[in-house]
Amino acid sequence: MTAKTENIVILTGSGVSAESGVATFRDKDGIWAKYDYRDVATPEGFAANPDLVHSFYNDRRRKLPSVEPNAAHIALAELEAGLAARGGGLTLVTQNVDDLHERAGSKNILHMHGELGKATCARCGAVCDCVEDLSVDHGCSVCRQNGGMRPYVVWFGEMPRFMDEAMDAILRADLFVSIGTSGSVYPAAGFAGEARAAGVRAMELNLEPSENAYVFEDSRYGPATKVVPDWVREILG
Ligand code: BV8
Repeated sequence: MTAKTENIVILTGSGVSAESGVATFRDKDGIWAKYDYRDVATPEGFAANPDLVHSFYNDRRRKLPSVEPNAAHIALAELEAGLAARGGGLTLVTQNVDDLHERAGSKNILHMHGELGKATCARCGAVCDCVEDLSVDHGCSVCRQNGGMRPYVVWFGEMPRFMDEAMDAILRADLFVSIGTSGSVYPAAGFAGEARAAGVRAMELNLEPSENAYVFEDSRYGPATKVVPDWVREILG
């Protein structure tokens, strides 16, 4: 009799939002096929050409209101509610900067790579909601200085957010599940190995085997809108 799965940590990547029409990064028509990540997702790229970086994120931010959560996002929100109803818990760590998990009803979300719907001031550190286009002329609503606003996202070479909270949740979990990520960006891609080293079962739900598929004891392959709801139904019985 396997122990009931009560405390789960889930890591999601862009594959969970793909069927909502949000571009992934490394698929053949993905974002990194159109942009060099060094130009648009590094502090050096932003320093060299802030207009290009603002335009890259403005385009993605503008598209957000026109996309909707899909069955995978909704199933994960139902899983969180179902586990809570029986005394368990779900921590949703996402690499995604979209707000589709929130809009599907998930509550306990850790945006480790930041959020497209927020901006931060390099001058004073303030973080604020941002629904409009950003530019180098944007003023900070807190310190009133211009020229310091940037997207509230974690670029390559920057420390991801909520690392302690994510690791604490993983070490306390019964199960770690990676969904819709290629397993190519660290330290997120290292979470599965950390879970296994701590004796926590690790599972992958993805369109196809990820770069770190060998780490997982169990896997289900197929579109997230099919494999995620099926798996959630199994867990919630
Ligand atoms: C850091 C910005 C250190 C926001 C992003 C070892 C340890 C630590 C770091 C490193 C290391 N080795 C190298 C590094 C450096 C680097 C790194 O990992 N480089 C890689 C390229 C080798 N990591 C970093 O720089 C990180 N920071 O390490 O800081 C530090 C220490 C001290 C002090 C200061 C700093 C920061 C990484 C964050 C970078 N920011 N994004 C944005 O613009 O969105 S990364 C970017 O990649 C996104 O966040 C994205 O989420 C993430 C991962 O990509 P995926 O989500 O997995 O997307 P991908 O397209 O790759 O894959 C999609 C998957 O979905 C595929 O498998 C596909 O099959 C599947 N799929 C597609 N359709 C479907 C589907 N699945 C299901 N259903 C479908 N329908």
